[in-house]
Amino acid sequence: STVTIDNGSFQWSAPSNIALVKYWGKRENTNSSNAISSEQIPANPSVSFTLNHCKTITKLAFAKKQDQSSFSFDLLFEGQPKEEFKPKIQKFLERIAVYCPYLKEYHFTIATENTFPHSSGIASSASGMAALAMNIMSLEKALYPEMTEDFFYQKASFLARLGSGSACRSVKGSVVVWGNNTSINGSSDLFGVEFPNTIHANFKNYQDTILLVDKGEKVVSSTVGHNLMHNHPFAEQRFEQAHQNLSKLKKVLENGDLQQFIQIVESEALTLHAMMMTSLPYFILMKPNTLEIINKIWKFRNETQTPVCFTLDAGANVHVLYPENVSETVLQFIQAELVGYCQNGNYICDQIGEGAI
Ligand code: 2P0
Repeated sequence: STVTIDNGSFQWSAPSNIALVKYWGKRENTNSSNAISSEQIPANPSVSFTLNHCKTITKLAFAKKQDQSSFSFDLLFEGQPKEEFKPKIQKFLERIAVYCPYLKEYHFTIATENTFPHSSGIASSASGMAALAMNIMSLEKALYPEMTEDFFYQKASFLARLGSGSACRSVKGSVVVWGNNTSINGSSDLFGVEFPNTIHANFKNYQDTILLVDKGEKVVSSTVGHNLMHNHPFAEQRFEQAHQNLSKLKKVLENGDLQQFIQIVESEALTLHAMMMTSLPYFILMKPNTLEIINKIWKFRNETQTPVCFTLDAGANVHVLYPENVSETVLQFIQAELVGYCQNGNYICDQIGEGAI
């Protein structure tokens, strides 16, 4: 049974996430007769920690309209109309229209804000698209109340993926896998799934301190970077390596081996940037201070045997990852030795979290 709803609103907040095994490269969109379902399919599987504090909060107000021939929406960012963001939302709505045919029946007001500073170099596409997808699913659930909770979350992740690939990993927590991999039960290219096995206590409340090295606009967007993996000389080996690293990391998440964790995670971060440096055109997103920080982390780890490591996103910022029980010494080290490499001394203390609410 369906119900008719004229107007109302929903609100969701969705967190950012940080990949441990990186998504970098999409499958070629080959199936022209079925172009939509073959969009945004990753070339390799990825796994991420869902964050807790870095979030997008989005309110979706909706009102039934007369003309149902096109999408209609207003966008407010931090309370102000934001025209620059509208094309990305328009494209998202067009992509998901076939899965959400009710969308053209409504005018939407999308009001969104982030808990982290804008242009901090923290990607807001993952949290933003996940928060919007959750709101759309709340509308769908209002129209189709018999929908199950599993369907709700799975379709939310599916829709989020069509907005931004990494967004499908921001719906759930605390460790999410996206992409088919034989070692992960239930894994799919179409949506993120919660890590299906029991996670070792060493990873409980795992910390991510994000060092804001550079807040500038990136020289190459992630979408362009993904596409440079087509015809990349190392593409096939890289995709195979991601499968192997995910299988290894699966065991590590179960057995709590932090030395192995560090090796896989740091190798993945450097390989991501190595792919950028070896594509055509080639590019570099790290900054001198990114390397300074990496070297300081290695020195500190060697000298103190503290299980702290770094990972990188598609940018210059450094994510410092460590277990909760060494927080005090790591934060002292960050304040004493790393803050000087951050723009205006800025960093954000986050930890793994439970997904959208
Ligand atoms: C990741 N990144 O796994 C990788 C590692 C950045 C570095 O996914 O084109 O914004 O919207 O699917 O998801 C960033 O790319 O790209 C990303 P689209 P997305 O988190």
